[in-house]
Amino acid sequence: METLDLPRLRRDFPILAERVNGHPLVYLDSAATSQKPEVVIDAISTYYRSANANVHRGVHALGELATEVYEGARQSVADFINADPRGVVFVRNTTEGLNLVAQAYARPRLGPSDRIVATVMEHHANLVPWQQVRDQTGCRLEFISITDQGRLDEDSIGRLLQAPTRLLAITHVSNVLGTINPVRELVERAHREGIVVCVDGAQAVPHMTVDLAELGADFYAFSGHKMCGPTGIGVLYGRPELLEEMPPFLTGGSMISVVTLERTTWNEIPHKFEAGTPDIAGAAGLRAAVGYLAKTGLDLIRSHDQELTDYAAEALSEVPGLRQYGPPANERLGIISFNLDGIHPHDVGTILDREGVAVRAGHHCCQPLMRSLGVAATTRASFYLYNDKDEVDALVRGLGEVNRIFRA
Ligand code: C6P
Repeated sequence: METLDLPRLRRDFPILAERVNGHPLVYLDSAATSQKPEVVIDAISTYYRSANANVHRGVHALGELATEVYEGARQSVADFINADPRGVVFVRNTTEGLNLVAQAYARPRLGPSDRIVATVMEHHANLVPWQQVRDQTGCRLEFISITDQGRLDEDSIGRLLQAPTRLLAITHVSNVLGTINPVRELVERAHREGIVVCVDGAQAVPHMTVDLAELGADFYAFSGHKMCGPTGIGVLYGRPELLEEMPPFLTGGSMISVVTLERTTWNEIPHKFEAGTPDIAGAAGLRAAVGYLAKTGLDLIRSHDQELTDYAAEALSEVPGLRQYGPPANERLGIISFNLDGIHPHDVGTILDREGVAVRAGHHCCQPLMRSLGVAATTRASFYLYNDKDEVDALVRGLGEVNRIFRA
């Protein structure tokens, strides 16, 4: 079976050569943000060195070049997710994309007789915007619960995926449990009931092939910085027919067609949703990132991340007092959340950091999920294409050290 050439691939990421607290860096926090390969760093600096100008404005050569960079990035992202580029809106991040859907799609359409459904495992980014819409429109907001194994509860799906539900907001992959939700099947079920589906793809797009024509989601949001791209740029895909009907989210320059002192008409999609000067350098970086991921191979990346998750789940199960959350490892992608009996996750994270191992500790912006797990916080290790088994071993050694210190 073909596998990633890890020694070569790791050299693409300059930061992996850094030392932290006297140890080689072991970066197991890619679910928070991924590291960046040289090609992405170069694309950003090349843009500023040789193509910097504003887009969609200049009649001059550089303006045209910058526009090509920006619109070329849109086309590359559209190809990467198999979507119509008219549906690809550049936003700052997943959070902004989901807020756009909440305010420009849901808010003008929903009222007291309607319902939005989300799940207990949502990141705050796919929860708080819907609470806002509930408060603004009087609609109801209810949640699909999860089983003890961290899967969506079938009974509550059946109960909630019907009238008066108008919108389902769901994460593709949980940033805490790593659960991969059956989005394609849920979209089919929702559409049969006339329910629009908005997917949070922040933890899915970096790790697996996401084909929007196949998934059929109406809206799908993700962030560049979790998929080897820069911070400050993300994507909201919206079905063009829906985007056409929606009012703008932010208003001002670039998103207009004709402005008089009395009124304004909107630019065509996706520009109607991109007010002001966009993150052109970010788009150049994101284009390089999707190119890098596509060249490396999403299927290889997924099987690599899966293999590491399996290996880590097995190794962590040997650590005394350690409890993992979520479904069996083969149903999770790149993420393991755990607790060490009686030891606060922040203490775990701090001691691991002393050993050069970077993990995340806390509620991971999922406070309702933490409550449903009956914990205040967890420690989370997350893997990506550049991690190897030696790094998992370093994590396990670090946890041995945590146990030694706390249980001495
Ligand atoms: N999760 C984590 O450590 P932004 O911040 O907009 O790029 O992404 C928000 C977001 C939305 N949905 C999911 C499933 C996410 O995981 C995240 C970001 C990071 O888990 C930072 S809190």
